[in-house]
Amino acid sequence: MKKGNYTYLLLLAFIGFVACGNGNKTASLPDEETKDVKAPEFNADSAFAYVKAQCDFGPRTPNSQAHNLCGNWLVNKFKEFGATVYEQTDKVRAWDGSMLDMRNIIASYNPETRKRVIICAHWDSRPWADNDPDEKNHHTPIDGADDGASGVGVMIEIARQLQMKSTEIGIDLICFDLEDYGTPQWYEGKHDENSWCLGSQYWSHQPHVEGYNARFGILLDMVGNANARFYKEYFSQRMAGNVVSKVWKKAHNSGYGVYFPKEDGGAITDDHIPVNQIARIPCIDIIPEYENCEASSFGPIWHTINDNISNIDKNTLKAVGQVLMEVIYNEK
Ligand code: AHN
Ligand code: ZN
Repeated sequence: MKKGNYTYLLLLAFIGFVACGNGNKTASLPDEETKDVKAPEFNADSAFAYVKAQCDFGPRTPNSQAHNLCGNWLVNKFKEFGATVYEQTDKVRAWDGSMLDMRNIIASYNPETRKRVIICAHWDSRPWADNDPDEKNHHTPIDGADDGASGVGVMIEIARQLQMKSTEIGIDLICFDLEDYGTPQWYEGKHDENSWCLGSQYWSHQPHVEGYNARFGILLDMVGNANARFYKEYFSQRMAGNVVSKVWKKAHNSGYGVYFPKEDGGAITDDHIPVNQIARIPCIDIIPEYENCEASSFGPIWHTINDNISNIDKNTLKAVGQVLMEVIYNEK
């Protein structure tokens, strides 16, 4: 082949390479082939210890000593890990007319930047095991190892990681209070959806800093049971579809796809609803659903006295924690 033709071929090959480089941008590639950085390793043993520490206070039911002491512990833990901690306290009226001492706890990293992402979970535990198979337990408070403590445990481990290595953006870890004081099944009067999520409703009307905004939020609810499967929750897809895509894609690209089926889930009333509808911040819910469970679509231990530390699985904490790490360390 003459020299001129050879140059022409090289030029063609170069154009082809550039074209492919552009065309592949939206394709789903394993992380080694994208520009994404690998996040630090989320430590599930440490997250588990933080879940257990919360449970060791006893049920964190509103107006109880355990609730108060655990709240103090959370504030100190986040301060120990270098966060700027905000507290939001007030008295809030519940479905039964009782006045509850609310305490939302917010741990902020890089508080000066406007580029922010929220990770949130509720930290109170339910005063009634109203879904327990044994009726005599229906007025017994639950430990809420999964329902409450699991999400907060993951958030505390992320706080520890953030102290060691900062993200480019700002992170707000929000512990919502009074999520689980919703009207119990045994109450024969009116059931109001607004009886749930009192702390997140309050925060959404009145965020901890004036003019607060964030790119998006990720709510963690019951992220600690073995074999949990996180389907794409209905309101999350409708109100924050691009965040669902981002998180599920990361899960599949980082080896945790089995926990995050790319399938539609049900519609769930949870703390992400007020964040979306009142604060107007797109927020998704990572929450497990069980297809063939008669006791509840949230699984057999939901709102029973068995929601304790013995049913927490480090593998699930790791899957959720690592996926969150991959997401936040790649936000620019
Ligand atoms: C309802 O049961 C209406 N929503 C589920 C929210 C929840 C309760 N998450 C944990 N506990
Ligand atoms: Zn609950």
